[in-house]
Amino acid sequence: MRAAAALGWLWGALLAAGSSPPRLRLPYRELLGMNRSVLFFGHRGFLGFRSLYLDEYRDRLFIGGKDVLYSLRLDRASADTKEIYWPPLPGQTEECFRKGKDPATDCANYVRLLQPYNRTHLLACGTGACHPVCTFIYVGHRGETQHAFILDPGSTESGRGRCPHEPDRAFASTIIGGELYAGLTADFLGRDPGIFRSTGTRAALRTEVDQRLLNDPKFVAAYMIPDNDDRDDDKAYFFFTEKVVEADSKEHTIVSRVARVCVNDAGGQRVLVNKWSTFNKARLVCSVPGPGGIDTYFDELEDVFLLRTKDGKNPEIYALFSTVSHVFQGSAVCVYRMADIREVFNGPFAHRDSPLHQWGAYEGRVPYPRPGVCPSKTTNQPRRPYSSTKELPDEVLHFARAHPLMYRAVRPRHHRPLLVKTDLQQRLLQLVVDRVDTEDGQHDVLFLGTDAGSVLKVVVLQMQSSAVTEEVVLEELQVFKVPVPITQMEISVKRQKLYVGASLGVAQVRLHQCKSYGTACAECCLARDPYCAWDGTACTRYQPSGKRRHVRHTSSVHQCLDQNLTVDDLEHVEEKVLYGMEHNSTFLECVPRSPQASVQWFVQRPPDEQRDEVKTDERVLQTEQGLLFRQLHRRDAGVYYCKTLEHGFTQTVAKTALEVLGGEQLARATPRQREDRHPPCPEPWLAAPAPKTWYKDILHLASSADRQRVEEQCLRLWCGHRKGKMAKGKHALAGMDVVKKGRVAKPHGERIRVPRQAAAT
Ligand SMILES: *[C@@H]1O[C@H](CO)[C@@H](O)[C@H](O)[C@H]1NC(C)=O
Ligand SMILES: *[C@@H]1O[C@H](CO)[C@@H](O)[C@H](O)[C@H]1NC(C)=O
Ligand SMILES: *[C@@H]1O[C@H](CO)[C@@H](O)[C@H](O)[C@H]1NC(C)=O
Ligand SMILES: CC(=O)N[C@H]1CO[C@H](CO)[C@@H](O)[C@@H]1O
Repeated sequence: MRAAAALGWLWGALLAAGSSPPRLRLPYRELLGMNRSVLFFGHRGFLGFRSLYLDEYRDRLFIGGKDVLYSLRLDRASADTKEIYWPPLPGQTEECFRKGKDPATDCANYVRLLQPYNRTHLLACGTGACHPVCTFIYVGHRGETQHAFILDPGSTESGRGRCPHEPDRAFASTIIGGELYAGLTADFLGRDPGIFRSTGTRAALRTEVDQRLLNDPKFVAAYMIPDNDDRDDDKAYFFFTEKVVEADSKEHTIVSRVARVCVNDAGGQRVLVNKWSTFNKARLVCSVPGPGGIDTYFDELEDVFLLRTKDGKNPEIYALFSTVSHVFQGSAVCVYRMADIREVFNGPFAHRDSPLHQWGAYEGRVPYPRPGVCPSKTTNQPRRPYSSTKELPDEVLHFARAHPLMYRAVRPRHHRPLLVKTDLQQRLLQLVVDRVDTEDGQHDVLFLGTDAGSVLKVVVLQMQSSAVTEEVVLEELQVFKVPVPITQMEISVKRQKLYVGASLGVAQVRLHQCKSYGTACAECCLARDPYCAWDGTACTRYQPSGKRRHVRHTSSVHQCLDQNLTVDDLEHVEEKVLYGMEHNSTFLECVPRSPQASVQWFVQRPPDEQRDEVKTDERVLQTEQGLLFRQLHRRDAGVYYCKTLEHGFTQTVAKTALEVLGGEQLARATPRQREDRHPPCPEPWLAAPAPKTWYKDILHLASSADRQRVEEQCLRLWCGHRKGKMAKGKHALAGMDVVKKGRVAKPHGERIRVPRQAAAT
């Protein structure tokens, strides 16, 4: 409803800004053809992909699928692939059938968790046909020449509380110091949600079953983020959505949350035994401020990406959200700073006297030590040290149990999204961010995985005032042939690759392929891809100075933005000649490479050499494909320039000399004669944009009195490529009404001309 209220405004203000299509759409085949993408579907053609671990040190990509684990070489995807077959335990598949689960989708061992455990082992957990199991996989030490990939059947144990029962239920986990922290629903019926700690030497810990703590949560991500250099202050953060029921309605809504627990939490002694005693949660807000204080909220958290910086305590948190509203579909990316998150957790607790009351800030006395604070040297007050949560006073534990929620919400950087997309057909599900060095500083490149098997590459440019951003959708990469949801993405900055997983398989995609932007400096510049720059001869990967010498990069993102570069490099523009007949319709084609560009037409009419902008009216229409003359006048003759304008850049992309022929004597020849004398020519002219009748008209070109010339003209214009006779015009005669020139011949030099007098009479 909130979304609906602000909808009008949102469409007006944001849609326009966010509606730019990608500059480059790369279809599936093209990605494969140019080696931009390499795919892996497993050894049986269907992977049932569920988990992925990118191991840069071992140069390995570990993949978990349906009843299977793979280890792939990162550098050469096809070489030295290792496989482990890992089906459910004996009897579990049958048990799964008996429980009434779908044999086709549920009763297999989907590997949901695959993470490094210690120096030699990975921890792997699977659904085990609705009977979760975990095991250790031996992968050897780093740097060993022979790569080991061995499942130790002796290490297999129950995965309950560590891995979901279902192949697709939301789940998030992280391993900290040999212990697994997992947010999931831990029972068969889906009624036991919790944050669990297990697998180490300490007693297992979990959240109490209490809707105040977690209400139908959907876990998205889990990370350990240190507070300071005191390891005892380390905290595990969970990102998820959950349901809330407002006091004044029975309806529930979805909100996004960040929760945290202390890594050194050991539970309480009498209260909260084997339960988290440091659990707190806060709302994560991602909204677009609107007029009159009506904000549009993006409440459904889809993915979280931690952009690690040199300061390990303060990664930047990128979160991808969507709206749950039925009235419109949209996604947004918000960025959160750890300082803001910590401030909310250090702020007031939320409190209400009963579920019928509104939430307010708790204003009473908060017991010491403050709930949520980890017992550590850093946080202890002098003479009142606590070495473990087991020593916490009952009063503290009771308070913690009653006040899991913080009063304030965490707001994003600049209090607004970094990116809002309301115009997409697809839903955005996954997010990876790369901070790229360019000549003019750093730019964030976002890779967004969709539910349609594609990845959008978006650069977000900060304008002078840092709160204002402009985004450019650089590329849309159709990674999978069919529209499957992308379920996981990882980035290797070292290798400049993206790893993209969907149920079918996993793709390794290069972050950039600068060459694909074109061969001209302007095209490279216009692409505004921060990975690329013009090195003097080609569009190549930009290397920050120092790493690469002797090459002066002349263009980069802001340079391109700040200048009005006019590229009138006619050497690169093919010239076409188009013959139009007076009073007939004709069409000048011009489709810009980038759909983001706007098109302008100019005409240069002899004898005055002035180039004027083409005036459009009912007779002369500008369409997406080009310029349409509904009825051609003699005065329309001239040289037409199609110019594209994009972010201050203009570029001539097409140049067409339009000749207008008088109709009178062209009508003399009869259709009969034409057909007799000229067997139809093959394709090229059929593909011409003008209507088919146009080809008949051109037959009238010369007077029938001079049959020899008619013949010659036709051969030249249509069928030049068939006979070697017209060697001079050969390359130029592929089309019937369109004569291509440019690179090979000088403009105007040897254009095929219809004798002036034929046209003029
Ligand atoms: C793609 O890679 C294959 C194998 O490495 C190679 O044979 C082929 O020439 C490459 N194609 C392109 C367009 O680079
Ligand atoms: C890693 O963990 C496994 C499983 O607990 C154990 O067998 C192995 O010895 C450990 N390796 C190291 C190097 O600690
Ligand atoms: C670029 O062109 C636009 C529109 O013609 C103009 O407003 C702007 O001042 C120009 N910028 C520069 C740097 O010349
Ligand atoms: C396609 C088209 O409109 N063709 C017309 C061109 O002009 C001649 C004579 O003016 C007409 O007969 C054609 O029909």
